[in-house]
Formats: sequence, C-alpha cells, structure tokens
Amino acid sequence: MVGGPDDLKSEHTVRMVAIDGDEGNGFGYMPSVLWVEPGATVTWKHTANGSSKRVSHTITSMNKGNEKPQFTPKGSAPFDSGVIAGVGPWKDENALRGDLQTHLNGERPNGGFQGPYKLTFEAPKFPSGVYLYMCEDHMFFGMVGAVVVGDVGPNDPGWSPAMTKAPKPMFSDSFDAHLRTIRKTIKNQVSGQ
Ligand SMILES: [Cu+2]
Repeated sequence: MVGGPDDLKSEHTVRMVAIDGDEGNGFGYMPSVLWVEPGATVTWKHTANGSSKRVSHTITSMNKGNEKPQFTPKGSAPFDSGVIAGVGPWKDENALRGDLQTHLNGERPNGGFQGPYKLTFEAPKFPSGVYLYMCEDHMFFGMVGAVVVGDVGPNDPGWSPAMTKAPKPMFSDSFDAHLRTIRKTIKNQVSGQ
C-alpha cells in the first residue's frame, strides 16, 4: 500500500505486474491500495522491464456502468482504460480488436495502446470514497486494486458500497480473497489512525 488517511498523495503511479514463475498469482497492481487527495491524478503503467510488459491489462472500475457489481461510490462515473497492450509474444490481438477496447473516462495516448492510462479523481464524476477496480484480462487471477480518495472512514458516504457491501462470490476464489485482503488493509489503516 501507499499513503493512508493521514498521508494522501497528490499524484502517484501504479505499476501493473506479471511475475514469471509460481510465486502467488503472478498478476497485480502495485500498490494494490493507494490513498490520494481529492483532485489527484493516478497513472497506471507497465513495469519498466522484465516479463511484465509482455501481457495486456485493463484498469476497469467495479461500477454498474462497466457491467460490474458496484464497488465504487454511488453516483460515481465508471472508468475503464480499455486494453493496455503488452509488447511481446503474449500480446493478445483479439483483445485489441474486441470488447476490451472500451475506454471510459481518463486519458491514454491517441492510438497508444501500451499506456500509460491517467485518471483524475475529481468530483462530481469521481467524489471522495473507496474505488475498487480490476483487470478484465486477469480477474480470475485476483488482479484487483483500490484507490481511496480523501480521508474517508465508515461515516462517510463514499465508504459504501466498496467497504460495506456483503461479500459474495464474484469471479474466482483468488479474486474474492484479494478483495477481502484489500478491504482489511484499508480498515486497519483507518482504525489505526
Ligand atoms: Cu491484467
């Protein structure tokens, strides 16, 4: 994790990783929990080198507007990077032509499918609160992350539904496990404040 309720970042970069080998699930956002101040810009990028660049990822908010169960503040806009392509042999050409091209809010370079993707968390589209997002390519491997906007806690409207909605099986055991870990991390940070 990076930041916390007492340490809101004004901007930050999240790296998307894919690890060769059998350590864990192999796919993730680093950090998976990021705290930012309202109006902050978050940038998502491939890792600089190694295998990570060879696979495609998306940054897709868990929002009804993205046909996902809602785990972002009520009334917030959906965001979706569309596919951020890899550059190597595992590049998914079908993904580049298919549904994963969907791009909603945020910025990415014109015609540049390898990112970076940038989003500014500014009200009214993106009010303070907890935003869970996922990778459409790797949700089954538990690739899920959170951006927490503002010094929010259980009494703030943006805390729900991401932190309070009853957990229910979603995409895979791995996804559910990582989502629970993310929630626990955020709750511990808030209660330790
Ligand atoms: Cu991915």
